[in-house]
Amino acid sequence: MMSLLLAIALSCVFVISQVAAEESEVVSYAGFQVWKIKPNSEKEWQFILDIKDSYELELWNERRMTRDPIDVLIPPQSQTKLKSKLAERKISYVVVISDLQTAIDNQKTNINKTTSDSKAAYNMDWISYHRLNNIYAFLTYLNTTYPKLVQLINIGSSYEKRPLYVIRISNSSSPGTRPAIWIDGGIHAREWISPAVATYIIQQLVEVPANAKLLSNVDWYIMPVVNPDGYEFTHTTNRMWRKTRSVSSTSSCRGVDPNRNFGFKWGGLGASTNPCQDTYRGTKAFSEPETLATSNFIKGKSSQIKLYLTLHSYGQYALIPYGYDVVYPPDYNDLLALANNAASKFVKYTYTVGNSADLLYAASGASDDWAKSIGIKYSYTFELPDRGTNAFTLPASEILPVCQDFFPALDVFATKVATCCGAFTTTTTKPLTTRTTRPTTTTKRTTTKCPCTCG
Ligand code: 0X9
Ligand code: ZN
Repeated sequence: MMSLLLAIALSCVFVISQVAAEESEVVSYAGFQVWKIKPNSEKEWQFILDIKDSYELELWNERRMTRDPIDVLIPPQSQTKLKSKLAERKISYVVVISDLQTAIDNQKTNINKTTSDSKAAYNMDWISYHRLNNIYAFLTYLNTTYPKLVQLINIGSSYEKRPLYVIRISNSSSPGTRPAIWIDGGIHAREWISPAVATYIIQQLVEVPANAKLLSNVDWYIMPVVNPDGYEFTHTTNRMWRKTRSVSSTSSCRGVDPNRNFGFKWGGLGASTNPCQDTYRGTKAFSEPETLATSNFIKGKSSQIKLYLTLHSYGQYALIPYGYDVVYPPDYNDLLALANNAASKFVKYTYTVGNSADLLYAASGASDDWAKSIGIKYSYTFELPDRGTNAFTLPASEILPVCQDFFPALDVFATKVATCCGAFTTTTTKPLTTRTTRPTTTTKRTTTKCPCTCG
């Protein structure tokens, strides 16, 4: 009896110390490696899934297609065992990141920081990753400096009471009445390239006169950091944190995956009920203040917002709904054509375009599916670079190239929204009846000429 009590007491101490470690100490990834593993069959794929928990593996950039390689984060203590297990089964792999902590440390290095920066009007650039206070100071600066063009909107607070900011860019005399494009970033905390690209887009639209044509018939709503608590946590404590930072009433594990917390098909495939998992769905749809405030704001503007774009990383994909399962909306071909057109603008990085659940995996409760479900015709998730060479630790020297490569695609989106407002389709397909039927242009029901009356 005594030994049982002692065991319980010891395990409690262990759990408490784990929590304390998570909450107060900086998490080190020294010795952690990322391997690109290439299972050759369904069986080999299953083997990886089977050993996942006992080897404490974290699967990144999972793919539905079992023949595609998968990126796996491996703690130091599992590496030797895993190496021999893979060798036994003749499963090939390459080590893509030999020490994750070194990659994390390198990411913090600024390139080409010159002294002339001190003369800059704001402390933002795209040659380094920035803390939230810098990003918010930049938004405030733009609002004060260009009050006619830029409006800073506080749409609520995060779990830890940080403001949630949306910036509206409009040169209309009555802003808020024209067709609009929504762009968000930073839903997932560790995907640092996403807020970087979102802030670059803001800077280009506001401060570069040559981009004024993008504002001529379209308003822009841009929210660079949807999950500010998580983002700050990746800077201070755990670089690989993905979720929000809310406290659970049933577990010592914190955080909800914001991209499993939106209120369309909430709790379906690819969403965990376990608060300790990275894909935890939360206690109910929109349980998180961040997803609730964001969705309420978008809903309030849903008759203007014609295109929803959410920036994630990594993998170089333009993902088209639905993603909760392999389901194609009736107007899938319209979304595909526009995404292909946008992707044709990319020069340095090529993106794979296609249905989300088909290309990657089924994941329910994501923001793109929800946006589509409330009637925003064009809804996309872009998984920004790279394809796994640097994964979430994309070096700062890559920020500007990624931003510059991405920006021209916005012209395609703005032109579509300005001319057709997304309200009309040139090809309408039969409504989807079976789950996996891909609509084709040969099943046209009606052809509606776009009257382009919204400009
Ligand atoms: O799994 C996700 O939430 C997204 N990928 S990420 O690696 N950035 O986490 C993809 C979401 C795609 N959309 C849907 N499944 N609806
Ligand atoms: Zn993401």
